Amino acid sequence: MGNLNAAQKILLANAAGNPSELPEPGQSLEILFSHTLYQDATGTAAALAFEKMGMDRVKTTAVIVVDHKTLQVGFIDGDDHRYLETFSKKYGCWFSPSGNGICHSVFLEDFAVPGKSVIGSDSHTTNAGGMGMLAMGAGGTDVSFSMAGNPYKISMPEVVEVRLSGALSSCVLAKDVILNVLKEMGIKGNKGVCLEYTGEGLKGLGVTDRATIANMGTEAGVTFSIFPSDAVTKAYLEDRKRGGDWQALEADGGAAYARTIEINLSELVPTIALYPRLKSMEPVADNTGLTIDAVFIGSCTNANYDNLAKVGEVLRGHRVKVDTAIAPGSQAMARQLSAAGYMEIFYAAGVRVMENACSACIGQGFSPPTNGVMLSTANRNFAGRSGTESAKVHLVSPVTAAASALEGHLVDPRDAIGGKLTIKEVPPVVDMNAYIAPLPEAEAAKVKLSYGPNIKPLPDLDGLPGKLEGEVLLKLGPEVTTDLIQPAGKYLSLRSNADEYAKQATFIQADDTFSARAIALRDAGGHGFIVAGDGYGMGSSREHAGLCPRILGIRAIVAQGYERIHLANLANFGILGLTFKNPADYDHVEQGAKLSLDASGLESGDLKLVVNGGDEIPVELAQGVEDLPMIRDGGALSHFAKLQTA
Ligand code: MIC
Ligand code: SF4
Repeated sequence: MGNLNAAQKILLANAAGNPSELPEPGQSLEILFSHTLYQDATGTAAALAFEKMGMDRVKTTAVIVVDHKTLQVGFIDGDDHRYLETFSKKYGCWFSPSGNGICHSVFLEDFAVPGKSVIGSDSHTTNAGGMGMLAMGAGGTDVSFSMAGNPYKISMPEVVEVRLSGALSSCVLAKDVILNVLKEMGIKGNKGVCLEYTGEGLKGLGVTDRATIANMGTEAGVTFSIFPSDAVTKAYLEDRKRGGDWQALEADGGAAYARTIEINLSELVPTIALYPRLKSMEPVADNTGLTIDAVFIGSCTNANYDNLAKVGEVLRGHRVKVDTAIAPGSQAMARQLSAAGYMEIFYAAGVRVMENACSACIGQGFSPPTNGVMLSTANRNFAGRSGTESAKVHLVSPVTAAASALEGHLVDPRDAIGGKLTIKEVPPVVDMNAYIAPLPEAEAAKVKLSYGPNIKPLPDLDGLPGKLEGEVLLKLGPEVTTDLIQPAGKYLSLRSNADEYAKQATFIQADDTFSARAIALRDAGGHGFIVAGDGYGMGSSREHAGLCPRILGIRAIVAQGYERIHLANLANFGILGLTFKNPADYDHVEQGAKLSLDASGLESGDLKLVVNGGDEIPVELAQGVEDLPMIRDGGALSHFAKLQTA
């Protein structure tokens, strides 16, 4: 195959059936993942799906992490954790209990292996690309199929090189790098792309810096990001007593790329992603003085030791002027910060040290006040995600956040700090006792699953009717996020009870009459449609954004374009994803319009949406024709059950 880049090498090494060649970009490729990852918010539904697959034990190195739903107000979250713990023991997984850390942080620290592959039920599973691992997010059902040893189909990506030169200055962090990559790439139109980082600039980026960058490739909508596995990777693994896991991964000399983006790290400046979304990335220097009410420093993106130690150096001997919270990425990291004296600095600075969990990143506590402005180091700032709909959350690096917390308004850390930030180096804490290791088979077989009263089995979904007839229940604009479809925050507890989650939360921010109207149409025998602009389903991997609308009777989405993970989730729950052949036809279908579609000839490609019994609008199937048997059967699990009994 000639000279290969690192992405091609790792895809080839993890492709099912050991092919000698890769397909052309856009063609399908099956990956057999070595590792799988569940977190607690998507994990219960994924685990319920796995149960339906009738396996005795997982076929991957499977890690389950409790990190999202750690507020535990009432019994529901605790019950979910207990279910996941018993599930983990029964099926042979590693279990990381509440407080041990964020899934991507602990996975990087203790499980990620260069050259291997991981699929996780969280969109930021891409984080492990920083370790030279093939790492992707997917819906929970797809992760469960992989965990049961089945290959996962992707579209062979086009590999874009991001060539780094120069070196970051002390107050410019990996977060600033990825914000600038996002500025270059945009947050849409990158489906079917993977980013490969190369160049001299890599030398100065540690594994956790690389993970920050790979983590937020998700915000660009790329399939995954890959860094080489080099001397830096080796040293990281050796420090974590996992030197034996290291293997090299690098592009062959002269390897080709679809295109190259050049970034000179020396030229980057502290950057801010202004609310909302990640659309306006501007130099912090152009926005200084912006008043802030709160600062959150945490999330899987950059709550790592090096970044938080820098925060400690900024805060040393000072006191914050606004409500400030820090959530370390893992307990191991919190202990390392403590050993270096940084925890004491945080407390002395008046910071609220939060649990080692997702925390305010997903509105699990620390919501800003009404109309509040928050600086956050998280990777997303969708409307309402913080738990306060009227709040504005701007995304910055931990050093910018800390320097601004001291002033009570946005400052450029280069002006505020001046000199170089030198952090205290102490050895990392490695403590595998923090996990419950997989039980031996005989012991695992005796474990009984524990279901709390809020844990409801996944619904049985009926097949796709030959003719869809119903109405447009909601018409939305472009870039509909999964947070808009199926919000998290205070509704997160309902993840194990899809019926209730659908009734209470689906599209609540867009239209609080939606679920009642959808249920009325469904119960009258009609089929619900949603019409939207481009980028439908961007953001999270949460499959409830497919499952809950389906429960409410939605049978088809007609959008100008979709995000990868969400489109697969729609198929997994038997929802048709359609696109307008002529994107301008979006203007010709209004909310409330009566629609019908002959769904019997979907393979033909000649699809017509009949609007109000008159106009015919040509539409196309956004999913693959090979997904149709599954969609026709009502989704992945119904299809699987049918195949088992055939
Ligand atoms: C997120 O950051 O949006 C989440 C919450 O981690 C989601 C997963 C979820 O909805 O549970 C994600 O990124 O996939
Ligand atoms: Fe958790 Fe936030 Fe990371 Fe999602 S992005 S996994 S909510 S820390």
